[in-house]
Amino acid sequence: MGILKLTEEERKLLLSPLLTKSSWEMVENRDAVKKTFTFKNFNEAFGFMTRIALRADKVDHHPEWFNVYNRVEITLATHECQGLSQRDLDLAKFIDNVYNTST
Ligand code: HBI
Repeated sequence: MGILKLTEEERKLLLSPLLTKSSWEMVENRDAVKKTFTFKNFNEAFGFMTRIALRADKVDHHPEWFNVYNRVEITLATHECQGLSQRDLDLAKFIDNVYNTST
């Protein structure tokens, strides 16, 4: 069995805090979350991306992201279940942690 989409109950319990306390937002017309991160410069932004890239590689779960200079926009979803899974919540928490300990 593959990766399962979050249930309604998991969404209330685990996804809601991310949306209300950490400014991740639902993507329109898609079961995915996104957040924009800003940095002092490109070096800081790319350092942040590098830390996430190493984690993504390790857990085989990859963000959709876009970077220009000091801005990194990240979208998380699980392609395998075509929506949000626990893996997205885990990576979102890791990303927030990296950001909060590096800025
Ligand atoms: N990354 N976000 C995301 N979602 C996936 O379903 C996913 C992934 N990275 C790798 C991956 N799946 C692989 O398991 C397969 O595509 C083979």
